[in-house]
Amino acid sequence: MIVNKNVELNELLQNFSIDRKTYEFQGINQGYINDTYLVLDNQYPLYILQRVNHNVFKDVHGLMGNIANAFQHLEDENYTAIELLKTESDNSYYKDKKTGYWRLMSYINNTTAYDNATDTNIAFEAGRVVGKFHQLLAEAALDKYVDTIPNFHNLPLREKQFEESIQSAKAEKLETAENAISFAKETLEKLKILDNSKLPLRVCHNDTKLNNILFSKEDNKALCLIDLDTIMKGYFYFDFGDAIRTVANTAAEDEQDHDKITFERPLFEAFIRGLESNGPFLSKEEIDLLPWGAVFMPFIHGLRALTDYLNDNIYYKVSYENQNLDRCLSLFNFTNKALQEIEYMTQVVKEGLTPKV
Ligand code: GN1
Ligand code: MG
Repeated sequence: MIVNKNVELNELLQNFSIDRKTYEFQGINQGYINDTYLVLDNQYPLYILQRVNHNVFKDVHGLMGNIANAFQHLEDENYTAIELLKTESDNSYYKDKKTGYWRLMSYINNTTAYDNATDTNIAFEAGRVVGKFHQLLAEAALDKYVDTIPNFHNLPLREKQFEESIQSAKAEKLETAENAISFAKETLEKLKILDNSKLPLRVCHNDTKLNNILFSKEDNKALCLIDLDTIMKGYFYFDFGDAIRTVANTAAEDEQDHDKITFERPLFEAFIRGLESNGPFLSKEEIDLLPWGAVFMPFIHGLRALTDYLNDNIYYKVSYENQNLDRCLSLFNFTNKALQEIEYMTQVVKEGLTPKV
C-alpha cells in the first residue's frame, strides 16, 4: 500500500468543491481500464478519485450523464447511494488539459469487495443487489442513456475484431494461442443460436463481476454496485452472466492453474435465491436465456482478451506480457464448464425464479 501526498493530484482536487486541504492518495491497482486512487485526509478515507480512460471511453460527457441519470433511480432503503462530488463549475467531472478526465466520488466507509464468493451468503447477496439494481432501473427512460461503448457486448462485432486480430497477429502468437483460437471458433458457432429479439432492453450495469459489488464489513450485506462506466442499454443476461462467471467460479479471471476453476452449484443456487428475493421482475423469455448468459459472458470476455493478446495488448492494461492470454484461457475454461451445466442451470432458474406477469 503506497500512500503519498502527490502534488499533482492535490492540485487537481482544487477543481472540486471539497475542503481545501493536503490530501493523501493510495493507488488502487484493480481494473484494466481506469486509474483509481483512494483519497485520504489524515489517513481517513474520504473519496475515490478516478481518471477515466479516454482511449476506451470516447464520450466521457455521455458516460457521466448516464451515471447521473441512473443515480436518480438508485435511491432505496435497500441500496446505498454513491455521491458524485461536483467541480467548482458545477460539473460532475473535471477535464484537465494534460491528464484528461477526472471524477470524484464519495467513499463508503467500512466496506469491501470480493474477487470470489467464499460462501453462499456472498453469492446470495450478489444476486439480491444485482436484482435490486435492475428493479430500481426498470422504469428508467432508455432514450436518456447514451451507448458510451457502442456494441460493447455484441458478439458479431467481437467476432469481427477477433478475425482481424488473427490477420495481423505475429505467427508465434497464433501458434501459442492455437487451442484458444479453435475453442473460440467452435464456441462462436454454438452461440449463433442466441436470439435477443424477444428480450426487453434495460439499463444495465454491463460489468457486474463480483468485485464491482460493494459489501458492508459490518454485516456482510451487499450495498451497491460500483464501477458505473458501462451503465447503458443491454439485456439482463449480460449482467447475469458477468456476475455468475465470478460468483460460481472460485478462481481468478487470469488463473493459470485450471484445476482451480470450478462451477460451484451451491453458489449458483444461492445467487438465484438472492435474485428471487426481490420479487418477480424478469420476463419468462429473459429467465429462459439466463443459463446461456453464464456461457456468453465469460466467452465474450475471453474472446476480447484473446483479441487483445493477438493485437499486442493495445486495450487492456496488462501487468505481464501474456496476461491477456492467461485471462482468455481461464475464461474459456469456465465457459466450457458453464456449457456443461446448461441443463442444470435451466432447471434451477425454472424452479427458482418467478416470471413477472
Ligand atoms: C474491464 O477495468 P475493469 O475491470 O473495470 C472491462 C470489463 C471486464 C473487466 C474484466 C470497459 O473492466 O468489461 O469485465 O475488465 N471493461 C471495459 O475482464 O472494457
Ligand atoms: Mg469496469
